[in-house]
Amino acid sequence: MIPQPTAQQALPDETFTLLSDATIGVDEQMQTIADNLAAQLRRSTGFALPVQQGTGTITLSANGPESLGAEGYELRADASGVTITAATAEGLFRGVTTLRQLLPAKAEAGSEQDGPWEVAGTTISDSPRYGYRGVMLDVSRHFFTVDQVKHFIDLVSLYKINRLHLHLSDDQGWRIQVDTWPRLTEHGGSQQVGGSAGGYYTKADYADLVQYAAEHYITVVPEIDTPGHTNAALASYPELNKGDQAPDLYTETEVGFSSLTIDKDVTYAFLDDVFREVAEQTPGDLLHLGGDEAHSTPHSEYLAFVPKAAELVVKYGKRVMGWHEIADGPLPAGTVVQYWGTEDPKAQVLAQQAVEQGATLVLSPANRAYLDMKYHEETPLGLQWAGLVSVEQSYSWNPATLLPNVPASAIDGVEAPLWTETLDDLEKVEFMVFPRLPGIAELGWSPESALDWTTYRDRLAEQGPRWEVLGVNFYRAPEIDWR
Ligand code: IFG
Repeated sequence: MIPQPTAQQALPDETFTLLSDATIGVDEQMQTIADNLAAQLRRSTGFALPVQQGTGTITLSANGPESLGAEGYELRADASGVTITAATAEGLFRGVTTLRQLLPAKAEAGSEQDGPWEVAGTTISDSPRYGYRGVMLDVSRHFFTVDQVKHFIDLVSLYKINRLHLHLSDDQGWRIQVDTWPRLTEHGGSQQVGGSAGGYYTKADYADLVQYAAEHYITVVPEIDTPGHTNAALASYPELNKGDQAPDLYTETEVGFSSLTIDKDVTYAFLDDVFREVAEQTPGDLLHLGGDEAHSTPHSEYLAFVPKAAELVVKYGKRVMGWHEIADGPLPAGTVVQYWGTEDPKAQVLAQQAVEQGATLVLSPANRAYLDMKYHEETPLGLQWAGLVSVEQSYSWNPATLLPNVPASAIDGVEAPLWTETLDDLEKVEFMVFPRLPGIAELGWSPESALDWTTYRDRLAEQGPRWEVLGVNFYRAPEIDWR
């Protein structure tokens, strides 16, 4: 089981066996969760699995005590059946996610399999350590279609991830429709790294993704990276540039060469429109304004820019999220600063500055959580500027103690970014994401006492058959004894 639950007791003499006459009982308002579970199990077992109000062989209830919290649940599996109780739909969904892992891997199959369908007797009481358990998909360097992102959501939700940070703009591509600035996608979204055709999300596409994520109890965090990483926008509108000259589209992979024009009013009219349109389509309360690697923005101008950009995010009712560089200046209340440092003291000081002014942190240490880092020298994909990140390296850290002089209470959670300079299809994405993402998800969910590499690596090995059934192209890291 990954993430390890808060508390689990085996019932050694009990086994639940799903039989063809099984039913699924559910509270009225939780029908969708029951229907989705039924659909998946009907596919793999061939059983009818009718969904009914109230109790069943499997009973799903969201009338549990408030004490279970927003995402908590209790689960009992014994010879008589399975009961999952939560206080919210989200908690019930997290419990059902656990039940999927208690069932044999073949329960994930897309076609009918032979039984038996057994669950070892157990009682579980579970709730997350952190409220922010994220993954980031860079859809700018290489564009991924709505269906590809939905597939990505299916996989990451298996590990109770609850935030999907979409890196929607960068030098190589602008990926979200902005009605008031149409050339951002028409021109700025037309290519990608390597010069092949890019793509972008229409508002209907983005709404589809937000809805699909919500059905998996995942909140989308959109990022419009500023003031650096803006070549796609600058190439689309000459007036955004210092000399009113638009640069060419860029399809290489350097960073730090672009900057919005800090002292032009049009820059803020542009951001006002962009942040308004993105905020309107985003039910989540965070809007990420980037802030990283603004190497071509004079630092004094950068310090003047961030508060003005942040003010526009707040104007449209969102809390600011940004990479840790934004903490060099003042931040609005409620800001979440995303730490992407390694061990460099400068980044750690910025994180401390963020917390000193009341911001909270999401931890994405590049030498631990960057899923585009190579596993080892010979890994054919990915980068290695932050170091080589083995499965163990990615798991063996503690979010509460990573940063010096930062209280554990300032940590909102963790996020694993996947930058896609070298990744242009789902197979490559899966190869870098699995098997490291489940470990980051565990650091975000499980109690500190559960974090132990020697036992985790055995639990991770048990995920292998599940990924085989799901057709996940995971890297069979030699450090794991795959089943
Ligand atoms: N740093 C850049 C990313 C990406 C990454 C690749 C951040 C915040 C290196 N910024 O990480 O755009 O290029 O590992």
